[in-house]
Amino acid sequence: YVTGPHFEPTHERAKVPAVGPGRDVDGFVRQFMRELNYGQGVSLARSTVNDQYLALAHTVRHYLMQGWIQTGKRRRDAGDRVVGYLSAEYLLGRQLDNALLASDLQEIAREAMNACGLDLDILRAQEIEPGLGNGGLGRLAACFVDSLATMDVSCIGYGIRYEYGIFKQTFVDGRQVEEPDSWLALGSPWEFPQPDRATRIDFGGHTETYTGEDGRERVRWVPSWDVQAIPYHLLVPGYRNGVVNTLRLWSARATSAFDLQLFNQGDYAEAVRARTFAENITKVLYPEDSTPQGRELRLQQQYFFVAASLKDFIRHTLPADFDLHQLPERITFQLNDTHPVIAIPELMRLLVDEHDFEWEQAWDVTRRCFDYTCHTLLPEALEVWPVELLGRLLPRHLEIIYRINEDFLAEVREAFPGDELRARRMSMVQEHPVRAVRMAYLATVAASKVNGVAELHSRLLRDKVLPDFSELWPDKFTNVTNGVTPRRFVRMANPGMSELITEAIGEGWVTDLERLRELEPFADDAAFRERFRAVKVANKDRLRQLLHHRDGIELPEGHMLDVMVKRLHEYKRQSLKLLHIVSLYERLISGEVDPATITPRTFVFGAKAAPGYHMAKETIALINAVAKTIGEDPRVEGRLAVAFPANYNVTLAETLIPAADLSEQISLAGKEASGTGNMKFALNGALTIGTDDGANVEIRELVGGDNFFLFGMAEPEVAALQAKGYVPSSFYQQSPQLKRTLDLIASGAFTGGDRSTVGAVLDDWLNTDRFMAMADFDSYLAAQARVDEAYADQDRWSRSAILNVARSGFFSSDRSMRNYLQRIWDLKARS
Ligand code: B1H
Repeated sequence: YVTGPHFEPTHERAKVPAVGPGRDVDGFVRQFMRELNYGQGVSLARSTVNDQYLALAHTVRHYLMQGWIQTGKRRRDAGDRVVGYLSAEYLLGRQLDNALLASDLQEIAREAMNACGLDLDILRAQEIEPGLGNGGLGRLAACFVDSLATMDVSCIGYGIRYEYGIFKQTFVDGRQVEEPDSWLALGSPWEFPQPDRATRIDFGGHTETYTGEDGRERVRWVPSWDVQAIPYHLLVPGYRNGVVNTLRLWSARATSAFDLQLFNQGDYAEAVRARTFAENITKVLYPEDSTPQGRELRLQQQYFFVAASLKDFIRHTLPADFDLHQLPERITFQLNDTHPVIAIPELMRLLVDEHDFEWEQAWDVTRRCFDYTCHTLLPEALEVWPVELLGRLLPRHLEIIYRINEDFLAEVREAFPGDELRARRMSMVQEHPVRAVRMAYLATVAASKVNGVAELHSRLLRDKVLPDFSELWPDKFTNVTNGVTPRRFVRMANPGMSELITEAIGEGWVTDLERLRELEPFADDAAFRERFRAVKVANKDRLRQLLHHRDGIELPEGHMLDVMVKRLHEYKRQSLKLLHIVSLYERLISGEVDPATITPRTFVFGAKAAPGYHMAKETIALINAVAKTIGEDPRVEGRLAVAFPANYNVTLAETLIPAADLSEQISLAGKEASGTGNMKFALNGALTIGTDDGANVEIRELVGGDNFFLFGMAEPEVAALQAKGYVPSSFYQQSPQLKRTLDLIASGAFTGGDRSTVGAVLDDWLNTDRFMAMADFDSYLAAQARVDEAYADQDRWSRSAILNVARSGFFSSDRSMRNYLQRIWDLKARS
């Protein structure tokens, strides 16, 4: 396609970019009416809420366009080095609010909608969030691109435009049922499709050798099928700085050649079927968090988006005559976990097969172009691709991986002569249970830098997951602790607290979050504490209204709000939380405790289970069963309640987190790589009850042990218990409270007297308990008792809550991005 300075306009108007609409209510209303009348094609009187929302979104988008055009031009002119963030997931959340905040149009938009007789809040609620991610990993990518735009760093976020994002969760009789997330159904006003910039992506076939013109032996890939990759771009506005970066998401479409061939053979129906086959590639997000399934379609997705991204960057973002030997000076690709790691052999293939590079030269360039972030410690989460599958789908890439591995193992043997066991351990190709490529090893070998996502995680990654590699290349490993964007998760989600903070310390904190430190003295100011509490109460009211309308849930008033929201996974231990709730209930109904004497608490859960994860789904059913029983039992006297709104997502998080008093971060130590919800809660003035895991460790260090409820085994104790042989039933024997709790569940008290449905869960707790909930139970209950005690002194609690906010500035994703710039992206430019 043709772009750039080929056009020489004569009309004066065409020489400058279009001017955005006027930045006042009148300008806004005018643009809005134009969008409604000419864009949606309706009069205001005849318009639906969806028409109005789309017109509003388009209006706001107009205000961003000048910034986007100028940012692009400035970056091209300067020949900036670009961060190419490669991520299979971006869990963006709603766009309208964020765009209004970034462009400082919130007040104007509100007034403009009022002037049209409309309510901005109703239109906002019409937006369906793009759920193009599973959980923390996808949300992290969204926070990172927000920070890079706010810091004016050149970044293109590459990813997949799934037609269906993370499924919509509903409950039927308390059990999870998944429904497709048709987020595009009512229109998608935030994206710009660019079908004319489509690029072809090949698959299958075989390779053959031939002799090039220079007499060299060469390889060529003869693919057997292909699809088109259509880019859609989305705007990533920086916070009030006029910068707008780009997300480039790829959508699959059948190539006409593919169809035509079949059509010529007269098989029209087959031609159409083929189209569906190709378009399946970006049909749906795999709803697996932490445990990738080795499905062929998933590998197709991965290759599809990285191949499109590399090609697009080289062909269309770089100048036409660019010498690819200099590629590392123009781009640095960040691999968000192993999902995009097939980009490594793809770049090798482009350089060697298509651009005539010598292997060594190509390898040198490739290594300098990639860095790798690992997000896990669970062995089952480390992606491997069977050789059989790779060879069938990407035969040339498999050859390249073999060659990279061969060269690498030669290096290992040279560094550790005679240590054949080590070489075998470090091979990128595992032999058992099937011959398969270990993507994390490939990434580690190729990347300039490898990082974990919290201090503890990075240490365990070095010492336990990749010890051989860190011994070989100690300097390759580094840490960047995760962060979250303060724009969305504080300024936007918690306007009440934001106003209070700004009043106290000015507004600089939104882009310089460490300045929250200046709040510390206010923790000792009784009037400030009072107002801080009032904000919390108001946030709880807001949540109460939302849950009433969204889920028909009636949250009690005046309760402590104890929240556990995250994907459902055994290692995160929602079941431990559940056991705590049941133990409280058991003590009430057994008469041991008088309801009038306990802290009134509402427990809120939000969690999706991967559709094929049986144990996770059983846990959801049990939580719902317990919620129902407790809710209906008059003996509780309304002192305890359990709420489990379905379909926890970014939008719900934005109302839920600011209302929370207590944040549950109770994974088994050594299992949660970082967590990012933990940071969002602390920044919104919730206190954490948590284990020494992931970024909890750093949160506790920063906010102080007095303002954090620590419990449970630390990672070395977990390892020791594992080594000695863990027998969960011994804890059942030893702990009377645990015994009473489990016995109550076993009695069928929550399942209408039916003991069989809880059998499987109980059996697992007593006989397997992979994540040692039984071992940490007593310690958890003791910590919860300390929570009650602390909460009883509201002044002390508020002080701690304010200190949590004041001392959590470190957890801004702006700081994470600065760390990447210094420790990862810059360093490499110099080497
Ligand atoms: C995290 C994943 C993940 N780690 C596989 N790994 C996936 C793995 O679709 N898949 O196959 C999807 C996601 N996600 C999370 O990343 C960690 O569990 C969190 O602890 C961490 O905070 C987050 C961001 O680093």
